[in-house]
Amino acid sequence: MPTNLPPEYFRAEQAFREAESSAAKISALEEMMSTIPKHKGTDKLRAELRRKISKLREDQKKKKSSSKYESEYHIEKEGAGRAVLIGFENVGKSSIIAALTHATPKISEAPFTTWQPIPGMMEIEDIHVQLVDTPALSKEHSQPELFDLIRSADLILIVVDIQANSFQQLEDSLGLLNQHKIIPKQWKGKVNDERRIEFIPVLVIVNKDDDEMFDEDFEVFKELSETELPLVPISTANKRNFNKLKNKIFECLEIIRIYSKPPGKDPDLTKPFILKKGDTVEELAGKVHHDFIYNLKTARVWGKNVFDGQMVGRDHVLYDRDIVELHL
Ligand SMILES: Nc1nc2c(ncn2[C@@H]2O[C@H](COP(=O)(O)OP(=O)(O)OP(=O)(O)O)[C@@H](O)[C@H]2O)c(=O)[nH]1
Ligand SMILES: [Mg+2]
Repeated sequence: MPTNLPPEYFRAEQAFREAESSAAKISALEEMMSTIPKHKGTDKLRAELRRKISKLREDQKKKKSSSKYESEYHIEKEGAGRAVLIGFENVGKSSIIAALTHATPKISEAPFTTWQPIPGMMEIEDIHVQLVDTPALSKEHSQPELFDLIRSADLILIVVDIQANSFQQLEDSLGLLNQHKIIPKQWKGKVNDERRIEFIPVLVIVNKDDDEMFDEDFEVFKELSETELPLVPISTANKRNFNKLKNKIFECLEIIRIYSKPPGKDPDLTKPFILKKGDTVEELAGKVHHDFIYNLKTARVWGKNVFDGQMVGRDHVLYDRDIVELHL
């Protein structure tokens, strides 16, 4: 690997590694190409990138010709995490996606309006989280594919309607997840037999909390449900508590945003690296470039639990919004 590659190259390379769709991969590779200085030392690398791009283009063509057989439940992951909205008919899942993303699902007072999943990207400060709308849960009939999609989530958002039987809706939604061996991560350690169980964090969205009158109903719901799951009351109709919801989603995803800073330069505060809560400098180094894991000597950190610019080792735990300068 040539040593004089600019930081933008590594940024694009990270985007390449995180990209799931061929289109996103190609665009990241093209970005990498455009940042490589053109000279003899980089000939090999540029040739390799060209090869990868043309291979992906071919794959894309092949896929297009057979894509009519692909399930609508197969959705590419994008952004800092995936939150799948589930719930019974008419609770307002599609309304939430329409309010918080650019997606345009059909919304109607008729039940079972949504019949296929629809993704949208939601902005939370400087990151994007993928929200996925789904067809209503049904006790009699539910597609196994829906539960495969739910299993792919980093966070499950169970939506209930405070103006309907919200308590029962929550119980039944959890019951259906349970039947498919999906259990809230918050309950880990409390389940008798943990074999083949998928533990995924759950956040309960209590929708249609349109005004103070329904706030009282929400308080009753909270007491009745006695759940240790996090709850957030919102009204999609009256745009109530959207920020609270976004903050809760961020919290439940258990991710942190880290800004990298080249030595002697200002940090790039526009595009954070996304890590898991509890991750260390070493995990950040791996995200910036896989070679950095081996070459990393020390790091300087600005942020939580350190004084400004403190030198730390590779096992130093990072916190949300820390700024890190990696030294190789
Ligand atoms: N009063 C009130 N009505 C809402 C709110 N959010 C959604 N609705 C209404 O509830 C009805 C159902 O909304 P949808 O978003 O289609 O519900 P859904 O959960 O996607 O329904 P299905 O696709 O059938 O499962 C529509 O008439 C919405 O206008 C809200 O916050 N308050
Ligand atoms: Mg819907």
